[in-house]
Amino acid sequence: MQTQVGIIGAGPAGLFLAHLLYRAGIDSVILENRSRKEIEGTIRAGVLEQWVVDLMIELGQGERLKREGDFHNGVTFQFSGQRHHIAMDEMTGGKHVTVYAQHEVVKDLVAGHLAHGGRIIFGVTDVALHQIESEHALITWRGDSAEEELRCDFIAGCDGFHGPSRQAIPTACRREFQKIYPFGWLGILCEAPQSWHELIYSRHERGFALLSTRTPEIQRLYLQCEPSDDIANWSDRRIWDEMQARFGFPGWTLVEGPIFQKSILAMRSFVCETMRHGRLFLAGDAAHIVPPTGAKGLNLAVADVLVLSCALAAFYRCGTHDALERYPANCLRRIWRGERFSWYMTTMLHLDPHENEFEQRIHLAELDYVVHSRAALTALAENYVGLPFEE
Ligand code: RFL
Ligand code: PHB
Repeated sequence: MQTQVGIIGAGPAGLFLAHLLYRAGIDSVILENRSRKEIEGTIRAGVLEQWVVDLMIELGQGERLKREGDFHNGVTFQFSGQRHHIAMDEMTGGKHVTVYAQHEVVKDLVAGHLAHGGRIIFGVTDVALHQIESEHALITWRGDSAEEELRCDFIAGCDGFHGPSRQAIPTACRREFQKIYPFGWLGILCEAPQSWHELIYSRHERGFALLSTRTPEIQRLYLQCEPSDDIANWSDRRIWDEMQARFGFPGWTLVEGPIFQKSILAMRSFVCETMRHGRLFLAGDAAHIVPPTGAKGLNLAVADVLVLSCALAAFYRCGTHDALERYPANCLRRIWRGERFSWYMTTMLHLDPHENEFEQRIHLAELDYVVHSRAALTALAENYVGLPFEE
């Protein structure tokens, strides 16, 4: 099998890239190790930046998003017994907070790509990258039984944090940075109506909590917990009691409902600055991870592939490698800004067990400043809805 760009991974990075390349007249094949059903059922992100919404629409994939997306004017911050509305639209010249689940984005992009004849091979195993330092890159994998080959001009490693692409770059060549946080998130999905008209980010003395949504009937909530905690320790009753304590507000009711999914995730910040090695280009979680507090991971993944698709289009149009060589530098400014914002939101809103009371007071002072200063609010809002896109 042969193509121009071999894409490993059918997450948001791989799927957006395939659409952008298709629009530029460039052929690609996506290799995905899970089934279509699995990728369309994996619960992850919820918030899309305004320009990602606009891009989905521009690519002709935004019909359902326009109909079913939940568009909010802002978010609520809760701390020290008070609630504060952060008017994102007012601070950013009319941009919105869009809640549209990642697996819905994935469903739309898979269906759209297959509909225009795009090739996605699901359920592959033993994916391996070869000859990435030569002009004839090669990906091998196993399908039903036999070993298969995909010859390509370039490989896009869009296979998430645990995929094989980053590992294909020799360790000695990789420049990586990491921070592990001393807390995790317990996330649930439940059947209940919305309790509040927008997201609530709550800093409470018992720990952080986040109220989000999925549909008018299904809600998504998170609680700060120990990263190594076992979900078996959390009965539904214990989860709701903790949610009630951390969101409690006079005259307001957090509506409970049957919990049908719960899990715990650890939190880290990670950047592999070596996003290009020979003919291999890393994009999305394969190259960087943020803690989810800033709602940035998926958005950064799409930003990478937008830059990559432009560089590949320039190569096929003019034969020049310049834009491909500049790919890491062009992405890394935005990535580090996303890392900074995600770290800022995380440290400001969580209770770090290693911090003393002085440091905790500083976080409260930061929150107090943010909600009362137009300058600080504007800075937070422009990061949250998505910084302007610079190519
Ligand atoms: P993905 O989504 O991990 O996709 C990688 C794909 O590669 C496949 N793969 C392989 N395929 C072939 N061979 C192999 N050996 C392979 N190994 C892996 C995988 O099966 C998968 O299909 O990476 P991508 O495309 O870079 O997308 C990144 C986003 O998924 C991630 O950053 C976001 O989910 C982060 N995130 C959020 N981002 C936002 O922008 N807004 C949010 O509101 C937001 N909320 C969140 C989040 C992540 C969360 N979790 C669970 C980590 C909330 C949570 C709770
Ligand atoms: C979500 O709905 O999953 C979500 C919302 C906001 C965040 C992170 C996750 O900051």
